[in-house]
Amino acid sequence: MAKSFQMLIDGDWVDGAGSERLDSYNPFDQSVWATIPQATEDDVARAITAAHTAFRGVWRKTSGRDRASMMLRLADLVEENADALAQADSTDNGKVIRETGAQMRFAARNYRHFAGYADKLTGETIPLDNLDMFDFTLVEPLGVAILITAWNSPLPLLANKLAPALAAGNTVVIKPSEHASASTLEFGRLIEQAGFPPGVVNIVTGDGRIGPALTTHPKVRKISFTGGLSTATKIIQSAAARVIPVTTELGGKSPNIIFEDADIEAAVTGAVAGVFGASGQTCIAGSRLLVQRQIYDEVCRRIVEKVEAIRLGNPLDTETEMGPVANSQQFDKILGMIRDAEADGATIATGGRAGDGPGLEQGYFVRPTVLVDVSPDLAIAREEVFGPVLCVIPFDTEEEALEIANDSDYGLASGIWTNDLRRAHRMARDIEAGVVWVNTYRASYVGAPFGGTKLSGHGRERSWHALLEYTQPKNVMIDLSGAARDPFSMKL
Ligand code: TXE
Repeated sequence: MAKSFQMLIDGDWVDGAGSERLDSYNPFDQSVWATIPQATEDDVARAITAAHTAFRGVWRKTSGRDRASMMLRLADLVEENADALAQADSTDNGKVIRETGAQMRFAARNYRHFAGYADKLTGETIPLDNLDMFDFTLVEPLGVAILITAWNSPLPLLANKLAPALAAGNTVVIKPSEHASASTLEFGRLIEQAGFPPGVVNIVTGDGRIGPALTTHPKVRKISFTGGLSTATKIIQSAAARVIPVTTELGGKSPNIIFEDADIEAAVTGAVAGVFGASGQTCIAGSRLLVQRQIYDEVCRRIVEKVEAIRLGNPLDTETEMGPVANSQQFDKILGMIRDAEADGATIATGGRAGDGPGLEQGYFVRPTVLVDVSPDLAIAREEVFGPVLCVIPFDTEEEALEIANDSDYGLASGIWTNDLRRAHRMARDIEAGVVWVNTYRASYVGAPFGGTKLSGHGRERSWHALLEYTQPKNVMIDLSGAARDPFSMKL
């Protein structure tokens, strides 16, 4: 029997004004395990109005200390409920439970980290040339923020947005992906338990048809989006008409670069973690592995060995290392891109097909795939796959590695494996990416800024930089002199 979820609007759990519901599929067995409402325009308008009323009313009158207390309580609740939340995500999107479990601890850490800022958003006093004037700033929230998340990591992606938004005093309407909304709706119960007043956090569900109602509403003052480029472009266009700031966290084709002086075992393990962790369905996937020619054959051999030992299986089993990909669209897209790459001349060293074998029959499994001797010009080396597919590209010199790495429309993450300190610093400085890992990959901390450049997006999540996305300074200038001024000359 499929679980039936409701939306959270103005403190009430509701089915919404329409009768349409969407099925949520378990990608491990293709069963419909849950259903969610397809919100209507009226539902969206009600949620935004509730958020606006709360912003103007109760939330504005809530001190930073009280916001922090609720956020700390929320962090505790996320930890206490981590198993259930992780199960919901693993059932919805097929990510292995050892990953989703860690993701819940990351989300809790995020709320705790930003709770620390809620009562410390101080402005500044500004010494003016004119000593008879007093100038100071207030750090203010923006208002109603729309938070749109993707299916690959629903609650950590949400925490990246919701934690700074709430700490800064904004109210929100959340729209999770139609492919994986369950954990966000379960999280809504924790929002209530943590004591957030009705209307501060609202959750509406449904597919892209409700996008325009969310992004063009006149009471919306901020949009934060994680997802694909084509949706981002639509959102930015509709936000432009109302001059609404948009933070975008999009995809990537991140280079992971191994130099001949690197610790090869660590680098090979990092390369596997970089693109086969989470079945490659992460925006930071290190999907382009650049390897210096002297060690190219050895690295390819060791990677193939490790990849062939990866355990595919039920994502809820703690022994499983790779689950299915999240949905049928992803499954078709990934296998189609592998077929095209082969036709373009890439060599499949391992994988390259759907996962088969006992227990995998009903799931959207793709065998972890390594393509070798890939020319950097091929589509497979330039376009995001968002799946377990690694392209291995040889290079000769540091300059060539940098050129290949930067010859991309994307600029989210990057990895450099070397024991040469000077080279590490040179590469970190010159690489076009928002995140550089040296001798590690796919490591996260809530206090370190995260985001991309070029088509990977605009703005930063995590760290104090994220607070800048949800606040604006107001300048206050007071004339203490009491003197009348010359009305026709600028006052200095
Ligand atoms: O993303 P969408 P999809 C990439 C990845 C993937 C591709 C498509 O390459 O294959 O994007 O994935 C909501 N107005 N990433 O189709 O459609 C939608 O309901 C407002 C990278 O899942 O962008 C969902 O909540 N919202 C990425 C959210 O946008 C709209 C993670 C994202 O869905 C909308 C996921 C509209 N008009 C995919 N249309 C990353 N950065 O990690 C849809 N949505």
